[in-house]
Amino acid sequence: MKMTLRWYGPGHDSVTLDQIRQIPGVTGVITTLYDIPAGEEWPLERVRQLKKVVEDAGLKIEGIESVNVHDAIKIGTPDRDKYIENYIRSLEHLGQEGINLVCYNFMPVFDWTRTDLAKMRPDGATVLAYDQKVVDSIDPQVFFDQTNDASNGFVMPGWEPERLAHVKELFEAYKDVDADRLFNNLVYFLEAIGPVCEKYGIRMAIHPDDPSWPVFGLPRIITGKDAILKLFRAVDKPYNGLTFCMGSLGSNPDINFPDVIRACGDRIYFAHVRNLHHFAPGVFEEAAHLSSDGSFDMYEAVKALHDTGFDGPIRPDHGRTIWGEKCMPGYGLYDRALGAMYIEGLWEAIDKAEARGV
Ligand code: DNO
Repeated sequence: MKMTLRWYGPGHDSVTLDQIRQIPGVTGVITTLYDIPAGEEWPLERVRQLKKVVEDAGLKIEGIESVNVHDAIKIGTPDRDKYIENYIRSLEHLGQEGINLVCYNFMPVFDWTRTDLAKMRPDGATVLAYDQKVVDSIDPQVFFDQTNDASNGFVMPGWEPERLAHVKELFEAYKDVDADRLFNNLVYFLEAIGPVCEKYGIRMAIHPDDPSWPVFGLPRIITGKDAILKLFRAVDKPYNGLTFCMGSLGSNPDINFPDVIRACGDRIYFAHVRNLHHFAPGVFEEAAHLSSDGSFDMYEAVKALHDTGFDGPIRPDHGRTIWGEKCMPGYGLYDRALGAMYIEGLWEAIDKAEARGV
């Protein structure tokens, strides 16, 4: 595996590349062109510049998170092909620069959803948290405004103000899109981008829905093992793969991570490793990466990745906000650096135990 950190790019992140480089074992970043709205083409020159900035800092771009998919493609409107063409050109430019891992999601309107961006824990750390009761009792526009206000002045991934200024129109546009239609639109999209992916060896790693059930009445289709395998069967090509995200899949407290990892096998191209603390179904908060701080057995998940020969990028995911850091919720330096070290420690121990036949 390759240890990486997510980095939002110059001007969009409180964390610098120089800081990332000093985290032991971290050799690359997962990044994006954060200012380019979903649906627009990524110019080759911008991709080159981004690559240069990262490489000048002694790191490598191990993947893009995300090249976002325009709502027209998810909804399946008549103009979707125009946006797919732009997506294809963006992939072409990434491929030309040797960047061949792309994380994306197919969630309607909102990307990941949390109801509290700074829930205080007893030790003073703050974490992202989710409570279904809040989602059930709030208007989506109000929810968006609240989330935006709580983001410490950062634009959070999937919560771009320009797009979400039109929440009502977006909901209206999705009103006839049920889970089947959304799934078919995903298949249409994946088939259309197939040739460019195959030409450049690009691996498309879909991000699971977070949380893994419909929110605000919008359908969700990448919710667990069966849904992922259904997608693999529908477009049965190596470029159609998965971002194995523990926080998203693990919003379902019954998830069995080793089982998902073994079932998806070599179609897992990217891993987001993190821990959640579940209180009740639909009520959880994000914990430190350490197993004992949350509900997940992190050793078993990392071991399953190791055992299936996973060799793609891993990144620690949402961290707690600790030590007075001012950062985008979930994306500070300190706790993610601790997370990276912990995952690397697990990996080394598993590696050595296996080599010694223990
Ligand atoms: C949340 C992230 C997601 C993820 C996208 C991928 O912090 O895991 O925003 O990047 O869903 O497109």
